[in-house]
Amino acid sequence: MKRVALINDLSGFGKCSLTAAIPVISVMGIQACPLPTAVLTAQTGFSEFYCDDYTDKMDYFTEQWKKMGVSFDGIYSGYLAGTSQIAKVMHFLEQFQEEGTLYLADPVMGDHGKFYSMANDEFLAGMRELSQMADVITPNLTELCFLAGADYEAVTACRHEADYTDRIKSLCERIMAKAKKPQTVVVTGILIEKEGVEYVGNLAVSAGQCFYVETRYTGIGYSGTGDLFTSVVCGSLINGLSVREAVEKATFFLQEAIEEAAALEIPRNHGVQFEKYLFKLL
Ligand code: PXL
Repeated sequence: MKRVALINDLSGFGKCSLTAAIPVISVMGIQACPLPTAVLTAQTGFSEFYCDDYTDKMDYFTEQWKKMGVSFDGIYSGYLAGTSQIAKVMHFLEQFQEEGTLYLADPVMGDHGKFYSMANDEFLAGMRELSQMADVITPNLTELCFLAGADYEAVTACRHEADYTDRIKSLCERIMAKAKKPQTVVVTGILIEKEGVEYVGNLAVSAGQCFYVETRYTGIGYSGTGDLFTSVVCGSLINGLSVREAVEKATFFLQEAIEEAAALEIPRNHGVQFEKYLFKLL
């Protein structure tokens, strides 16, 4: 059985990070091996939460798994609770990233042009280093701008221009040029309005290939949708699908779960109704 190491947090509420990744990776027939970065009562978008930071425990996983002699077909890193966790992930990569291991880095750092509370310029510098090691990265538009050193407000001010996705593509290429290996950048959550209708799109860029997939936007950005998206892309690539197939599968899987959450008026911090649609990934 294929096996993926999931370096991410465990949040009691929010349907994000490990509570999104484990079911998705499992239903796709792949063994999910969690390496928790933190355990939280709820994701950090809630007004109150308690966070147990796992920085000091991460190396135990690396060392014990190394002693066990296990290996991974994929490594997927997501939410890191602070800058010192970057070195822990680097150490994990030194031990487990081999020829043929897919490393997918989701550079979780912020949204709507702003850093999340755990991120700052030092954290960003570390995320740039981690991203350079990855085969695939899945930043949202905010994270793409941070990684590329671009101004989010200036970039999104052009969202009505015909060449908006070309501008985003050139930011991807700027990042890809610094990567240690051929890299695919999948930018998630690109909002575009056309004739009064809002769409949310994902742009995938790799050497010699670029495509854009979009769906109608419900008007609410839900917790965990980026993590669900990245998990489906990760599982699909490990199972041998192309980047295009992986991105399409992730986009359409999420669309139904998001639409149902919106129809039921689920509060955005609680995440989407993905559980009912997991069978579509079988
Ligand atoms: O979905 C990204 C994410 C993951 N984990 C935690 C978060 C967030 C986004 O806010 O707070 C704990």
